[in-house]
Amino acid sequence: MKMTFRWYGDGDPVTLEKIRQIPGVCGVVSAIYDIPVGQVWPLQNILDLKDKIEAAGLSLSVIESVPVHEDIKSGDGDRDLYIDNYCKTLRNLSKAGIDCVCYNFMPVFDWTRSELAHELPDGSNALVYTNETVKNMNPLTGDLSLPGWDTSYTKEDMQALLTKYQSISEEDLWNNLQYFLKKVIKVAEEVHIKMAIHPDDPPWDIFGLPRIITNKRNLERFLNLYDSPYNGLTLCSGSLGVDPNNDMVDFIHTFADRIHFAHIRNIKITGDRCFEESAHKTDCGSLDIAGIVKAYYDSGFTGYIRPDHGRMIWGETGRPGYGLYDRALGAVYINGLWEAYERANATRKDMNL
Ligand code: DNO
Repeated sequence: MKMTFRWYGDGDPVTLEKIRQIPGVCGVVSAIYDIPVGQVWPLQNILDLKDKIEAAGLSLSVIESVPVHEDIKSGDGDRDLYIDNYCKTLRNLSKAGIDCVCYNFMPVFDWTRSELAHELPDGSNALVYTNETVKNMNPLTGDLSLPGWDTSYTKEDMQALLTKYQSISEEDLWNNLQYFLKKVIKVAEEVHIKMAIHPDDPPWDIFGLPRIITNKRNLERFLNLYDSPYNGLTLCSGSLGVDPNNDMVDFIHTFADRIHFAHIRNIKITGDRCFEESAHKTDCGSLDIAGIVKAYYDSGFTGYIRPDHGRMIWGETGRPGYGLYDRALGAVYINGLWEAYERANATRKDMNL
Protein backbone atom coordinates (compact mmCIF):
# COMPACT_ATOMS: atom_id res chain seq x y z
CA MET A 1 0.00 0.00 0.00
CA LYS A 2 1.05 3.57 -0.49
CA MET A 3 0.24 6.00 2.33
CA THR A 4 -0.96 9.39 1.17
CA PHE A 5 -2.40 12.59 2.64
CA ARG A 6 -4.92 15.03 1.22
CA TRP A 7 -3.75 18.54 0.41
CA TYR A 8 -6.13 21.30 -0.67
CA GLY A 9 -3.59 23.38 -2.57
CA ASP A 10 -1.93 26.70 -1.85
CA GLY A 11 -4.70 27.97 0.42
CA ASP A 12 -4.48 24.93 2.69
CA PRO A 13 -3.11 25.80 6.15
CA VAL A 14 -1.74 22.24 6.23
CA THR A 15 1.25 22.92 4.03
CA LEU A 16 3.27 20.45 2.00
CA GLU A 17 6.22 21.09 4.32
CA LYS A 18 4.10 19.88 7.25
CA ILE A 19 2.82 16.86 5.35
CA ARG A 20 6.36 15.86 4.53
CA GLN A 21 7.15 15.56 8.23
CA ILE A 22 4.50 12.89 8.88
CA PRO A 23 6.38 9.60 9.09
CA GLY A 24 5.51 7.16 6.33
CA VAL A 25 3.60 9.58 4.11
CA CYS A 26 5.05 9.94 0.64
CA GLY A 27 2.14 10.79 -1.58
CA VAL A 28 -0.24 13.69 -1.83
CA VAL A 29 -3.88 13.54 -2.86
CA SER A 30 -4.96 16.78 -4.46
CA ALA A 31 -6.83 18.46 -7.29
CA ILE A 32 -7.04 21.63 -9.32
CA TYR A 33 -9.53 23.83 -7.56
CA ASP A 34 -9.79 26.92 -9.73
CA ILE A 35 -11.21 25.41 -12.92
CA PRO A 36 -15.02 25.41 -13.02
CA VAL A 37 -16.67 21.99 -12.86
CA GLY A 38 -17.01 20.56 -16.36
CA GLN A 39 -14.10 22.44 -17.96
CA VAL A 40 -10.97 20.67 -19.20
CA TRP A 41 -7.99 20.79 -16.85
CA PRO A 42 -5.10 22.14 -18.92
CA LEU A 43 -1.98 20.00 -18.93
CA GLN A 44 0.15 22.93 -17.78
CA ASN A 45 -1.93 23.43 -14.61
CA ILE A 46 -1.56 19.76 -13.78
CA LEU A 47 2.19 19.85 -14.37
CA ASP A 48 2.50 22.94 -12.18
CA LEU A 49 0.68 21.17 -9.35
CA LYS A 50 2.87 18.12 -9.74
CA ASP A 51 6.07 20.20 -9.79
CA LYS A 52 5.08 22.06 -6.64
CA ILE A 53 4.42 18.82 -4.78
CA GLU A 54 7.62 17.23 -6.01
CA ALA A 55 9.65 20.30 -5.04
CA ALA A 56 8.45 19.66 -1.48
CA GLY A 57 9.84 16.12 -1.59
CA LEU A 58 6.49 14.38 -2.11
CA SER A 59 4.70 12.94 -5.09
CA LEU A 60 1.28 13.63 -6.57
CA SER A 61 -0.42 10.26 -6.20
CA VAL A 62 -4.17 10.51 -6.58
CA ILE A 63 -6.49 13.15 -7.97
CA GLU A 64 -9.41 13.65 -5.62
CA SER A 65 -11.55 14.62 -7.37
CA VAL A 66 -12.26 15.35 -10.97
CA PRO A 67 -15.85 16.46 -10.27
CA VAL A 68 -18.69 15.26 -12.46
CA HIS A 69 -20.89 18.01 -13.91
CA GLU A 70 -24.56 17.96 -12.83
CA ASP A 71 -25.66 17.66 -16.48
CA ILE A 72 -23.94 14.26 -16.52
CA LYS A 73 -25.56 13.10 -13.27
CA SER A 74 -28.97 14.33 -14.30
CA GLY A 75 -28.54 13.09 -17.89
CA ASP A 76 -29.49 16.46 -19.23
CA GLY A 77 -28.38 19.47 -21.25
CA ASP A 78 -24.77 19.34 -22.32
CA ARG A 79 -23.82 15.98 -20.87
CA ASP A 80 -21.99 14.80 -24.00
CA LEU A 81 -19.87 17.92 -24.03
CA TYR A 82 -19.02 17.52 -20.34
CA ILE A 83 -18.20 13.83 -20.77
CA ASP A 84 -15.86 14.73 -23.64
CA ASN A 85 -14.23 17.33 -21.43
CA TYR A 86 -13.90 14.77 -18.64
CA CYS A 87 -12.10 12.42 -21.02
CA LYS A 88 -9.78 15.21 -22.16
CA THR A 89 -8.93 15.92 -18.53
CA LEU A 90 -8.12 12.24 -18.01
CA ARG A 91 -5.82 12.29 -21.02
CA ASN A 92 -4.01 15.33 -19.63
CA LEU A 93 -3.73 13.75 -16.19
CA SER A 94 -2.24 10.65 -17.75
CA LYS A 95 0.34 12.74 -19.61
CA ALA A 96 1.39 14.04 -16.20
CA GLY A 97 1.80 10.48 -14.91
CA ILE A 98 -1.39 10.22 -12.84
CA ASP A 99 -2.78 6.69 -12.53
CA CYS A 100 -5.70 7.03 -10.10
CA VAL A 101 -8.68 9.40 -10.09
CA CYS A 102 -11.38 9.62 -7.44
CA TYR A 103 -14.84 11.04 -8.19
CA ASN A 104 -18.37 10.69 -6.93
CA PHE A 105 -21.85 10.53 -8.40
CA MET A 106 -23.85 12.20 -5.63
CA PRO A 107 -26.43 14.64 -7.00
CA VAL A 108 -25.74 18.27 -5.99
CA PHE A 109 -24.26 17.67 -2.54
CA ASP A 110 -21.07 15.87 -1.70
CA TRP A 111 -20.51 14.76 1.90
CA THR A 112 -22.96 16.20 4.36
CA ARG A 113 -22.97 16.76 8.11
CA SER A 114 -25.30 18.64 10.44
CA GLU A 115 -22.60 20.17 12.61
CA LEU A 116 -18.98 20.96 11.80
CA ALA A 117 -17.48 21.48 15.23
CA HIS A 118 -19.32 19.43 17.80
CA GLU A 119 -17.45 19.33 21.10
CA LEU A 120 -16.60 15.82 22.28
CA PRO A 121 -16.12 14.89 25.97
CA ASP A 122 -12.29 15.10 25.64
CA GLY A 123 -12.48 18.72 24.47
CA SER A 124 -11.71 17.98 20.82
CA ASN A 125 -14.33 18.74 18.24
CA ALA A 126 -15.65 16.77 15.32
CA LEU A 127 -18.14 16.63 12.50
CA VAL A 128 -21.44 15.03 13.39
CA TYR A 129 -24.58 13.96 11.57
CA THR A 130 -27.98 13.94 13.21
CA ASN A 131 -30.83 12.75 11.06
CA GLU A 132 -33.41 15.05 12.64
CA THR A 133 -31.26 18.16 12.09
CA VAL A 134 -30.52 17.33 8.45
CA LYS A 135 -34.21 16.65 7.81
CA ASN A 136 -34.97 20.16 9.03
CA MET A 137 -32.16 21.84 7.11
CA ASN A 138 -32.99 23.87 4.05
CA PRO A 139 -30.26 23.68 1.42
CA LEU A 140 -31.61 26.85 -0.16
CA THR A 141 -30.83 29.02 2.82
CA GLY A 142 -27.20 27.90 2.94
CA ASP A 143 -27.49 26.65 6.54
CA LEU A 144 -24.21 24.91 6.17
CA SER A 145 -21.35 24.81 3.73
CA LEU A 146 -18.77 22.09 3.42
CA PRO A 147 -15.46 21.96 1.59
CA GLY A 148 -16.79 19.29 -0.76
CA TRP A 149 -19.68 21.36 -2.03
CA ASP A 150 -19.64 23.47 -5.13
CA THR A 151 -20.21 26.87 -3.60
CA SER A 152 -20.51 28.64 -6.93
CA TYR A 153 -24.27 27.96 -7.12
CA THR A 154 -26.61 30.88 -6.56
CA LYS A 155 -29.84 30.29 -4.68
CA GLU A 156 -31.63 30.24 -8.05
CA ASP A 157 -29.22 27.64 -9.50
CA MET A 158 -29.74 25.50 -6.44
CA GLN A 159 -33.50 25.77 -6.68
CA ALA A 160 -33.39 24.84 -10.36
CA LEU A 161 -31.18 21.84 -9.64
CA LEU A 162 -33.37 20.57 -6.83
CA THR A 163 -36.44 20.94 -9.02
CA LYS A 164 -34.75 19.08 -11.86
CA TYR A 165 -33.89 16.15 -9.61
CA GLN A 166 -37.49 15.80 -8.47
CA SER A 167 -38.19 13.94 -11.70
CA ILE A 168 -35.01 11.82 -11.55
CA SER A 169 -35.44 8.43 -9.97
CA GLU A 170 -32.76 6.11 -8.63
CA GLU A 171 -33.03 4.07 -11.83
CA ASP A 172 -32.50 7.21 -13.91
CA LEU A 173 -29.37 7.95 -11.89
CA TRP A 174 -28.09 4.40 -12.52
CA ASN A 175 -28.69 4.87 -16.25
CA ASN A 176 -26.88 8.19 -16.27
CA LEU A 177 -23.97 6.66 -14.41
CA GLN A 178 -23.76 3.83 -16.92
CA TYR A 179 -23.84 6.28 -19.81
CA PHE A 180 -20.93 8.17 -18.22
CA LEU A 181 -18.93 4.99 -17.51
CA LYS A 182 -19.33 3.65 -21.05
CA LYS A 183 -17.45 6.61 -22.45
CA VAL A 184 -15.09 7.43 -19.62
CA ILE A 185 -13.80 3.97 -18.69
CA LYS A 186 -12.89 3.29 -22.31
CA VAL A 187 -10.57 6.30 -22.16
CA ALA A 188 -9.33 5.37 -18.68
CA GLU A 189 -8.33 1.94 -20.03
CA GLU A 190 -6.52 3.56 -22.91
CA VAL A 191 -4.53 5.97 -20.75
CA HIS A 192 -4.13 3.62 -17.76
CA ILE A 193 -5.96 5.60 -15.13
CA LYS A 194 -7.76 3.63 -12.45
CA MET A 195 -11.10 5.32 -11.83
CA ALA A 196 -12.27 5.05 -8.23
CA ILE A 197 -15.82 6.11 -7.39
CA HIS A 198 -16.34 7.44 -3.88
CA PRO A 199 -19.39 6.11 -2.05
CA ASP A 200 -22.21 8.41 -1.04
CA ASP A 201 -21.66 10.06 2.30
CA PRO A 202 -23.85 9.40 4.17
CA PRO A 203 -25.09 6.36 2.23
CA TRP A 204 -28.77 7.32 2.14
CA ASP A 205 -30.93 9.88 0.34
CA ILE A 206 -30.74 13.46 1.59
CA PHE A 207 -32.87 16.49 0.75
CA GLY A 208 -35.03 14.23 -1.43
CA LEU A 209 -32.11 13.53 -3.81
CA PRO A 210 -31.40 9.94 -4.82
CA ARG A 211 -28.14 8.27 -3.72
CA ILE A 212 -27.03 4.92 -5.11
CA ILE A 213 -23.44 4.11 -4.11
CA THR A 214 -24.56 3.02 -0.69
CA ASN A 215 -24.32 -0.70 0.09
CA LYS A 216 -22.86 -4.03 -0.99
CA ARG A 217 -25.53 -4.90 -3.53
CA ASN A 218 -25.19 -1.49 -5.16
CA LEU A 219 -21.39 -1.65 -5.22
CA GLU A 220 -21.70 -4.98 -7.03
CA ARG A 221 -24.20 -3.47 -9.43
CA PHE A 222 -21.87 -0.52 -10.00
CA LEU A 223 -18.87 -2.73 -10.78
CA ASN A 224 -20.96 -4.77 -13.20
CA LEU A 225 -22.08 -1.68 -15.10
CA TYR A 226 -18.67 -1.78 -16.73
CA ASP A 227 -16.59 -4.80 -15.93
CA SER A 228 -13.04 -3.53 -16.12
CA PRO A 229 -10.20 -3.19 -13.62
CA TYR A 230 -10.23 0.50 -14.50
CA ASN A 231 -13.76 0.83 -13.17
CA GLY A 232 -13.11 0.63 -9.45
CA LEU A 233 -13.77 1.97 -6.00
CA THR A 234 -12.57 4.41 -3.43
CA LEU A 235 -13.61 2.38 -0.41
CA CYS A 236 -14.38 4.91 2.28
CA SER A 237 -14.90 3.19 5.63
CA GLY A 238 -16.40 6.24 7.30
CA SER A 239 -18.96 6.84 4.54
CA LEU A 240 -20.30 3.31 4.13
CA GLY A 241 -19.63 2.28 7.72
CA VAL A 242 -22.27 4.55 9.24
CA ASP A 243 -24.84 2.02 8.04
CA PRO A 244 -24.46 -0.90 10.47
CA ASN A 245 -25.50 -3.31 7.68
CA ASN A 246 -22.32 -2.45 5.76
CA ASP A 247 -19.52 -4.71 6.97
CA MET A 248 -16.31 -3.06 5.80
CA VAL A 249 -14.06 -6.08 6.36
CA ASP A 250 -16.37 -8.17 4.20
CA PHE A 251 -16.46 -5.42 1.53
CA ILE A 252 -12.66 -5.31 1.36
CA HIS A 253 -12.40 -9.06 0.85
CA THR A 254 -15.25 -9.08 -1.66
CA PHE A 255 -14.07 -6.16 -3.79
CA ALA A 256 -10.30 -6.39 -3.20
CA ASP A 257 -9.24 -6.40 -6.85
CA ARG A 258 -11.40 -3.37 -7.68
CA ILE A 259 -10.41 -1.13 -4.75
CA HIS A 260 -7.87 1.39 -5.95
CA PHE A 261 -8.02 3.92 -3.17
CA ALA A 262 -8.82 3.42 0.51
CA HIS A 263 -10.13 6.14 2.79
CA ILE A 264 -9.77 4.97 6.37
CA ARG A 265 -11.64 6.69 9.16
CA ASN A 266 -13.59 5.71 12.24
CA ILE A 267 -17.07 6.90 13.18
CA LYS A 268 -19.23 6.35 16.23
CA ILE A 269 -22.85 5.47 15.51
CA THR A 270 -24.87 7.38 18.09
CA GLY A 271 -28.42 6.51 16.98
CA ASP A 272 -30.52 5.70 13.94
CA ARG A 273 -28.85 7.61 11.08
CA CYS A 274 -26.83 9.58 13.63
CA PHE A 275 -23.08 9.48 14.00
CA GLU A 276 -20.05 11.45 15.06
CA GLU A 277 -16.59 11.26 13.56
CA SER A 278 -14.04 9.84 15.96
CA ALA A 279 -10.31 9.25 16.18
CA HIS A 280 -8.99 6.50 13.92
CA LYS A 281 -8.14 4.03 16.71
CA THR A 282 -10.54 1.07 16.78
CA ASP A 283 -11.85 1.56 20.31
CA CYS A 284 -12.67 5.22 19.66
CA GLY A 285 -15.58 4.41 17.38
CA SER A 286 -17.91 1.76 15.98
CA LEU A 287 -15.66 0.46 13.21
CA ASP A 288 -13.02 -2.24 13.53
CA ILE A 289 -10.18 -0.19 12.05
CA ALA A 290 -7.55 -2.79 13.01
CA GLY A 291 -9.66 -5.41 11.21
CA ILE A 292 -10.10 -3.12 8.20
CA VAL A 293 -6.35 -2.55 7.88
CA LYS A 294 -5.76 -6.29 8.32
CA ALA A 295 -8.27 -7.03 5.55
CA TYR A 296 -6.31 -4.74 3.22
CA TYR A 297 -3.06 -6.34 4.30
CA ASP A 298 -4.38 -9.90 3.91
CA SER A 299 -5.81 -9.16 0.49
CA GLY A 300 -2.42 -7.94 -0.74
CA PHE A 301 -3.62 -4.37 -1.28
CA THR A 302 -1.09 -2.34 -3.28
CA GLY A 303 -3.20 0.76 -3.92
CA TYR A 304 -3.32 4.14 -2.25
CA ILE A 305 -4.52 4.72 1.31
CA ARG A 306 -5.20 7.94 3.08
CA PRO A 307 -6.31 8.68 6.60
CA ASP A 308 -9.65 10.37 6.21
CA HIS A 309 -11.21 13.12 8.30
CA GLY A 310 -9.74 14.00 11.64
CA ARG A 311 -11.12 15.78 14.67
CA MET A 312 -9.76 19.19 15.60
CA ILE A 313 -7.39 18.62 18.50
CA TRP A 314 -4.76 20.59 20.43
CA GLY A 315 -6.52 23.86 19.63
CA GLU A 316 -6.11 23.54 15.88
CA THR A 317 -8.53 25.45 13.67
CA GLY A 318 -8.99 25.07 9.94
CA ARG A 319 -10.91 23.24 7.28
CA PRO A 320 -13.51 20.97 8.95
CA GLY A 321 -12.30 17.38 8.93
CA TYR A 322 -9.00 18.31 7.35
CA GLY A 323 -6.72 19.59 10.08
CA LEU A 324 -3.19 18.28 10.41
CA TYR A 325 -2.85 16.66 13.80
CA ASP A 326 -5.60 14.07 14.04
CA ARG A 327 -5.17 12.99 10.42
CA ALA A 328 -1.43 12.64 10.99
CA LEU A 329 -2.15 10.46 14.04
CA GLY A 330 -4.43 8.42 11.79
CA ALA A 331 -1.70 7.91 9.19
CA VAL A 332 0.79 6.84 11.82
CA TYR A 333 -1.72 4.48 13.45
CA ILE A 334 -2.55 2.81 10.12
CA ASN A 335 1.15 2.51 9.28
CA GLY A 336 1.77 0.99 12.72
CA LEU A 337 -0.92 -1.61 12.22
CA TRP A 338 0.41 -2.42 8.77
CA GLU A 339 3.95 -2.88 10.06
CA ALA A 340 2.70 -5.16 12.85
CA TYR A 341 0.83 -7.34 10.34
CA GLU A 342 3.92 -7.46 8.12
CA ARG A 343 6.10 -8.50 11.04
CA ALA A 344 3.65 -11.14 12.22
CA ASN A 345 3.52 -12.54 8.72
CA ALA A 346 7.31 -12.60 8.39
CA THR A 347 7.58 -14.40 11.73
CA ARG A 348 5.03 -16.99 10.65
CA LYS A 349 7.03 -17.57 7.46
CA ASP A 350 10.31 -17.89 9.42
CA MET A 351 8.67 -20.49 11.59
CA ASN A 352 7.27 -22.23 8.51
CA LEU A 353 3.74 -21.89 9.86
C1 DNO B 1 -14.82 14.11 1.98
C2 DNO B 1 -14.32 13.48 0.79
C3 DNO B 1 -15.27 13.64 -0.37
C4 DNO B 1 -14.64 13.08 -1.62
C5 DNO B 1 -15.52 13.15 -2.82
C6 DNO B 1 -14.92 12.39 -3.95
O1 DNO B 1 -14.10 14.35 2.87
O2 DNO B 1 -14.02 12.15 1.02
O3 DNO B 1 -15.52 14.99 -0.55
O4 DNO B 1 -13.49 13.81 -1.92
O5 DNO B 1 -16.78 12.66 -2.56
O6 DNO B 1 -15.42 12.85 -5.14
